[in-house]
Amino acid sequence: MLYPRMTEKRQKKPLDGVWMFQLDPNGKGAEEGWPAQGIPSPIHMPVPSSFNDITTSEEIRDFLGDVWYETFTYVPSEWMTERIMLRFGAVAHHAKVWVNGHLVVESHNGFLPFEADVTPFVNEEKMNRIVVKVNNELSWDMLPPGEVMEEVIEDGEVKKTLHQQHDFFNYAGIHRSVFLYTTPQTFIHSLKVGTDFNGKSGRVAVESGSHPSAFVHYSLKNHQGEVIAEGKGTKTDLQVPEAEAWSPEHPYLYKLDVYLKDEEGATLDHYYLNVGIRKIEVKNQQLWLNGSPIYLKGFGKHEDAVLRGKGYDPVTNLRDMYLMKETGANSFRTAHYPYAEEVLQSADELGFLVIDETSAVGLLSQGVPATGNLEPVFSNGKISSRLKEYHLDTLQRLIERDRNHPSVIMWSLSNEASTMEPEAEFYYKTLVEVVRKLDDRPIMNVNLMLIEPEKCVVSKLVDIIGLNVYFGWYSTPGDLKAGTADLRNYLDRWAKTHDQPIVITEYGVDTVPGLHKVPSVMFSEEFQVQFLERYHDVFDEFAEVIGEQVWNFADFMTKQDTVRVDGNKKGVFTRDRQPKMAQYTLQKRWKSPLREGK
Ligand code: GCB
Repeated sequence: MLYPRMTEKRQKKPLDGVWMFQLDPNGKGAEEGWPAQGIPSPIHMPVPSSFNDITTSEEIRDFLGDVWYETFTYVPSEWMTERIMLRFGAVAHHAKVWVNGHLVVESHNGFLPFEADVTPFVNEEKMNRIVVKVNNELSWDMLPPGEVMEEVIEDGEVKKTLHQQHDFFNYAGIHRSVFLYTTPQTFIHSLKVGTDFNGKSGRVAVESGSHPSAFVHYSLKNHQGEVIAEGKGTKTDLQVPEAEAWSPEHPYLYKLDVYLKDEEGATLDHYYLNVGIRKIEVKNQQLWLNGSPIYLKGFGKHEDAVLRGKGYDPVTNLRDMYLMKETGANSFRTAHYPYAEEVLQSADELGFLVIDETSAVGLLSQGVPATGNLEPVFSNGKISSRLKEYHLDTLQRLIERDRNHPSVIMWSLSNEASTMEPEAEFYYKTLVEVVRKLDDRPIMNVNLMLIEPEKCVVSKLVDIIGLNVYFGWYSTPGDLKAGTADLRNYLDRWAKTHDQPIVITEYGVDTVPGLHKVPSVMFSEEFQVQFLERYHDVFDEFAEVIGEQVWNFADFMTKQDTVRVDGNKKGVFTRDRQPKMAQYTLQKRWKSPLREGK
């Protein structure tokens, strides 16, 4: 699904701002006519944002069930000859949308965009009513999986409790921008761009989907606006003899204009994409960018911020990007779900290598902290064929959405699944086959530290192994000597049993900003620094380790729990994006040349 853009032939109008909002604890809104008549007793609610932290109400913060949003808009009369689309960047987790009382689209994926052709339903003269019902309940038929338990309490009231598998607050609402946009009646449906770079020249392979009777023209332009390559047809290769390769240090983007023409050569539709020419490969147990090995330095992140929760906002996004650059990071992982498209656009423009992850987090028997025994989930039917279908659908839609971003260098199938069960092998085999058919980027799967390398049935299927390691924190708490010995031993076992390179996708400790202790203790800033330093020494002993991403970039909100103090405090930055001492430790390491090839 193409990101909405204003072009020579397309218009767009953001519907972001203040919408009306109401809880519907009894789920009666549809019956009572809210889709057509509007919501009866609304309060104000910003869009995009999570609804949880905006008001002072505990009921709203912890609400489970249906909530309703409503807004009004005019549609300009000059749009009436066009195809009019209503598009949501993401709504968590389930949504039903009505325009002037007509149901136009339903979505059951909280982290991917969806849209509807609303041309037949909009009015030219009157205001148009848009109503959205959002539900934030999790189940084992979706990602991330979870369960809502219902219990009747004293006064007959039903109390709902969420059992979630993942370590982040179940924020909900209209989380990303909402757009009305137009396309011409004959339009460019899809675009797929793949690039290659051989040290000097580059190749841009383009494929487009549109009406068969139309003709497609491509024109690739440099920063000066000069056309450097042109092509025609549904599928073509554009050659760039002297290409500027895209990399984190030099995120050079060409502009690809795509024109759809009729037989007389008149332009029917126009769209454009930013294209970074780069080549990414895994060979000789290394990750290669543009013909040289590259070591990933960076963070596992979250979409999480004070007040707005998981709502996208450009302020937090750019602040994060600048902080990561300043720390010397060249990469991040979209833990634990697909991020807003605008985040990937910034990564293309500012230069970050992105591990793009699905929302498959917690396909195992327990939540946090992830220690103890793993009970089966694949072999006992807890992970059903419906969940697998959902996972496959997410993966396909993620690839279709993100494949044209030069910043996206690999796909992460899941975070911390129960991958020692024999039944997991077939499940993941299907996922891998689907990805290989759609795209040639490397595939990663991220492992919990309880996964034993000798018993993991999934790692052999992927190109890069992701490891989340917390020895000295969740195991031997506070004992870094034992922790680093366990880490060394664990990495050694992975290196001996698998041929693929390893990225340390998580390592870190909860740290209360301003808590100082000598000698260090858990939760102090000194302990975070020492933990990172000791871990780095061990990583440097292993040629197989081709990247390190600290958990987490910033402190983030979780559910209330005995192991969390107002959220997870493993951030190198606070939740309001100021540094802890560890930022300096990372900056020193990441901004200086590491050992050869790193
Ligand atoms: C993990 C999870 C991550 C948690 C983290 C922690 O392994 O992947 O979602 O937040 O540990 O801090 O416990």
